[in-house]
Amino acid sequence: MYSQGLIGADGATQEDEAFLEAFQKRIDAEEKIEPNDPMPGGYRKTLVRQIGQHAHSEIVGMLPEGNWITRAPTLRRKAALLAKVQDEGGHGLYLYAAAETLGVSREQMTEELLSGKAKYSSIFNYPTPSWADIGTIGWLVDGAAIMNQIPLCRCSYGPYARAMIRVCKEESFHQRQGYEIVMTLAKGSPEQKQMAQDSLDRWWWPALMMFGPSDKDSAHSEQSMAWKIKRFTNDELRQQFIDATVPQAEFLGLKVPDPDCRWNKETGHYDHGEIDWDEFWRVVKGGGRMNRDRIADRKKAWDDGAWVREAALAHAEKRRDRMEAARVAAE
Ligand code: FAQ
Repeated sequence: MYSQGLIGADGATQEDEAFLEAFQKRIDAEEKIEPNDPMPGGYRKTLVRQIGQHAHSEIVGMLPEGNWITRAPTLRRKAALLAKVQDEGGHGLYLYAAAETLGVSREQMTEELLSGKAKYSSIFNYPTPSWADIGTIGWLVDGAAIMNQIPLCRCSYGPYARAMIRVCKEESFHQRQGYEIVMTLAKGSPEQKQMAQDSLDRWWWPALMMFGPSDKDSAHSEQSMAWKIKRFTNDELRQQFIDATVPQAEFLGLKVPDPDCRWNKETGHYDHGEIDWDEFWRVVKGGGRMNRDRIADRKKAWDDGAWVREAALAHAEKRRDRMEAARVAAE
């Protein structure tokens, strides 16, 4: 039905107008694009980039919270945190699997992460010095992740959209358990309430940065919206998050660290102060407090896991040989 993009002598995909138009028609008709469907090279590249970054974020995102598993204040908190961190690992694996359907291998994606070529979310480059940070990550970071990911359940690429459904259900649980940790602290002793406020002060702005650069500086938004990979712009989602979260902070008796944050009757939204984009780009480019540690930890885990990958491969090869021998014997 559609002419597939042709690979030119320079390796670039030559896509004729008719193919691009037919593809866009499928997108506009809300058809899901599946792995074996023809797709423009740019669409595939955008998905590999975004899903890869998303997968890396889930896996690197295990580190700041993993840091507190041995020090959680009660057995119940420890069990919930352990389960949450494992959930994030599972999300990373679904997402790597979704990216693999586009013809990229997990090894390749991991190498790109470790070499600094592939990004992961800026938020995971901030340290977690207090237990309150574990509550705040659930409340704000998982809260922001849900706000961004609910629309991704309607992403035009089938495997990504389907992976997001389960991920969002689990993130909702994480958000609630995080909010409950912060609520316990906020309703506790003055010192505990101060811990919660201090944590909110440190995570508020980085959480707003998770949504990416403002729309005028977002390189990919326009095309990603046209392809219905993204359904809302970065600023639209950021505003939705602020509108949902400020009343939650008020309920806890905490204050977001933004003197310009106030309800605007006319717009029906909260106004907010200017985001420090220099800080955002510094962190994205590797200059955050924890960037070096995060990549070093990922590299160590990848290197330490080499024997598992080799053993799994050897087992798979042996199994394939046995099956082949059985097939020959049966002939
Ligand atoms: N950090 O043109 P745009 C989670 C990069 S999951 C670092 O606006 P786009 C779960 C962007 O890649 C959190 N880099 O890009 C959890 C691009 O660079 P490139 C992750 C960022 O793709 C919770 C450049 O800036 N979620 O938290 C960031 O259209 C708790 C220009 O930006 C996802 O990945 C950033 N914050 O929009 C786990 C969701 N923002 O590639 C553990 C899926 C932007 O050209 C514990 N991703 N950049 O070199 C998305 O929705 C989009 O990719 C955006 C960015 C919205 C993140």
